[in-house]
Amino acid sequence: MTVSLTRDGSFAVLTLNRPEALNALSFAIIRQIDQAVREVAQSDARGLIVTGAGPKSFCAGADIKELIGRGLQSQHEGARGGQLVFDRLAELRIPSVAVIHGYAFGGGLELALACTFRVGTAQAKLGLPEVKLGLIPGYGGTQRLPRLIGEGRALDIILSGRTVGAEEAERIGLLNRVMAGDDPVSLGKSYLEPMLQHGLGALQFARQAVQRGMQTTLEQGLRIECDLSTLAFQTEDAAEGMAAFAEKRNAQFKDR
Ligand code: CO8
Repeated sequence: MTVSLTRDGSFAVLTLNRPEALNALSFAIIRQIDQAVREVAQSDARGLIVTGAGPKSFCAGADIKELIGRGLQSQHEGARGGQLVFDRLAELRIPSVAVIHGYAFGGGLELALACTFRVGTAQAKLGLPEVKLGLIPGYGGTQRLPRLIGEGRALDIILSGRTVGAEEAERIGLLNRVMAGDDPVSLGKSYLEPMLQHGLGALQFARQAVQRGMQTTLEQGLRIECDLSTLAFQTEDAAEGMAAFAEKRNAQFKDR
């Protein structure tokens, strides 16, 4: 398998393992990512780390050689199929982090954009270079990038096709954090671990409130927040969290 799914304690680790092609996304790899994400959804993992094998690249994008000469119908199905796989990743109940060392281009950056968070090493290089191929992004980049960093910055990156370095990526919010180290799993764990001290329910409700709210008006978003905060209030973890505060002890959350 070119995509491996392993466990490291409470973390699932999805690794693209095709370093000889800089982990480029063949259609077979997209199908394997789909299978891995479905397995993660059924598992008791509390966080997902997404990374690429080898020192040079997270993922250099869709497999360009495989795209050459494709007909209208198969291209449309391929793009829609990839979008749905990345949607499934984005909608996982647990938080996910893409750990980017080296290249994250095209479909590789789109994979990272479907994760809840992105962290990178100082060597991270990110971009949507499709225009240089006479193409445009097709696995969610034109939609997720402006929602993350704003229309002006997204258009600058998509229309120029330029490479964004780690420092700029962090400054504009494309990377949540630039981190020192070279073991992607350790980096992903140290980023997610402080969040996972909280119950998964609160994390999920908070994420939904932000992400659903971003797709609607402020008025509708406030209603979504009202509903989800009321739901969060009903959980055992909420009772435990407030009791622990009153009793001056650490809360013991159970994801219920
Ligand atoms: N696809 C296929 N093979 C690739 C890709 C790729 N995206 N990227 C690198 N490779 C291969 C190279 O062909 C090379 O293989 P070989 O040794 O057999 O010639 C090997 O990986 C190493 O690559 P380089 O020698 O080029 O390594 P460099 O360090 O010199 O350069 C770069 C690294 C800058 C990353 C360069 O490889 C590059 O520009 N790659 C292409 C990046 C790119 O344009 N990505 C966007 C692709 S399009 C896309 O993602 C659209 C997504 C939506 C499509 C919807 C489809 C249905």
